[in-house]
This record gives sequence, structure tokens and C-alpha cells, in this order.
Amino acid sequence: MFSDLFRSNSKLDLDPERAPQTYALFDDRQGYRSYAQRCQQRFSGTMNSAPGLLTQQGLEHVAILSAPEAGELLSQALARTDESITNKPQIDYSDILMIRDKIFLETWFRKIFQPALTAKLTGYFQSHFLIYWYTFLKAKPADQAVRSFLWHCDKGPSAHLKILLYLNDMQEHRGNTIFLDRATTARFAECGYVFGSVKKRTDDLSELAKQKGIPFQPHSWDMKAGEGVAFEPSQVLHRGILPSTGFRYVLAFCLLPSPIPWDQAFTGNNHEGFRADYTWHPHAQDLMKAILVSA
Ligand SMILES: O=C(O)CCC(=O)C(=O)O
Ligand SMILES: [Fe+2]
Repeated sequence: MFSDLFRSNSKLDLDPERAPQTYALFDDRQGYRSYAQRCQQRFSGTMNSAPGLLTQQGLEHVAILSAPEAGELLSQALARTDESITNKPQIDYSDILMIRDKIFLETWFRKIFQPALTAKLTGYFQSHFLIYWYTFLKAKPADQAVRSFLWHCDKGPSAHLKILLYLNDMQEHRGNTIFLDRATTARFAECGYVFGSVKKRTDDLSELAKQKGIPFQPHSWDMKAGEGVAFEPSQVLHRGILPSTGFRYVLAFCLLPSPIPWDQAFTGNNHEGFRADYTWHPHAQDLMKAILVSA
């Protein structure tokens, strides 16, 4: 029994130093904490006073579009796909649909970031926010979970969010995304699981949880077209559940604090994300300059 546990956990490659080092890298060395503070200082709008679930636990299920709207968005997106970049199957199972129609993007992003969602995000960041990048993902049925479909946190600043907007019903594909809240993730970070190498990710943290006395209750929802989850990907462990009975279409947004509203940042930046290759600006000051030059 002991040797089994030892073996399974040694496969996990646990290192408690990794999480604090990773947060320090982005928040301190790469300047994302002071960037967020500068965005907060510039913000002069009003904010909801009560912190919501997103602020409290690092994730929140949100109703974003109606089901017919999500269906319309999906069929328009598929009709406008210029090319799709197919990831190697051994890396992931998602195609990225490339859409460059500016009017399409502008129209739908405005429908998505309605005042209610914008207020929630502004309340979380305590500032404006921007779309750092976005991507249309088409995940295909597959048997063996890899990468995003294994438990992980995304490397990046503490203060950044992802929104996964489901464009078709879970019922159609049986795929999903499941999450642990921020407090539970912090316990797994203390025992060294978080930010390990991609090869050492696991699809089952229940054994480690049992061994360390961590309560293990993943959050997930029966995602309908138009529903989404907003979460802190660097502080909330998450994993995709592969679709099995059809394609899973998800529109993903990576959000950062911003000195100006998202729509000004987006149009000022030629209707594009700020990072075409989904990496981070080496220093947040470079991002601040890029936003203010284009504004
Ligand atoms: O595909 C999924 O459900 C998970 C995606 C993910 O890991 C992410 O967006 O950071
Ligand atoms: Fe992720």
C-alpha cells in the first residue's frame, strides 16, 4: 500500500517551491502585479461593492448568451473560418478556428461582454480589463486525455482570468471542464503538484488528496450552449473532459487588467489579441506601452 502510494506520487514529481516561484516570476519579476495596480489607479468608474463568487473562490459559472445566440455564433463562426490550425493529436485534440472578420468579432464580443458580465469582471480586477487573446476551440472525441485534459494550472500572473464559453450543449458531446477552487488548489500547491511538467500531469488527484487530507470536490456544471465559466487559471486547478459523442466548441478568452475599457483596447489594437502566440509579454510594462500607444 505504502509503496503504491509512493510510486504513484513519485510519478507526480511534487515540488512545493514551484508554485511560489512561478507566482513571483510573473507578479514580481515580470511586473504584472504593479501593472494591475496601475490599472486600478487609473480606474474611475463605479464598482459593485459585494465581492462575487469569482473573487471569493476563483471561479464562477456564468450565463453569457442565450442558447439560440450561441448557436448563431457557432454557425457564423464555422462559415467564416479561414483556416483551422490542427494541433498534433499527441499534443492535444483541439483545432483552433481562425476567424479574421472584424465585424463578426466586434459584434459578438459586444454581445458577450454585456454590462452584467463586464461589471462582474471589473469587480474582480477592480479595474478595466482587456482581451489579451481569444481562441475558438474545436475539441474532437478521443480516448486518452493529455495536456489541458489533465489537472493543471496555467502559468501566468495571479491576476488574470479565462472565460470558457461553451457554444454547444454538453449533451451533444459529453465534454466538459472541471475545477477545484482557489483554497483547494493552494493545498495542492503546498504539496507541490501545481506547475509541474506537462508530462507529469495526472487525470486523478483523488489519491494525493486522500493522502494529504485535502477535501476533494471538483466543481463542474452541465454546460449548455451560451454558458461559460470564468476562472483564475493560474490559481485554480482545472482539466478538460474530452468529448466523446461529438465536437465540443468553446470560445476561450484570456483576460488581463487594463488601463482602458476592453472595447477600446480591442478596436485600438486592430481587432486582435495582444499576443498572437498565446505567450506572455516578457515584462508587463511592454504591454502597458502597447495599449497606450494604440488607444
Ligand atoms: O479544454 C478545457 O476544457 C480546458 C482548457 C484549459 O485548460 C484552459 O483553457 O486553460
Ligand atoms: Fe488550462
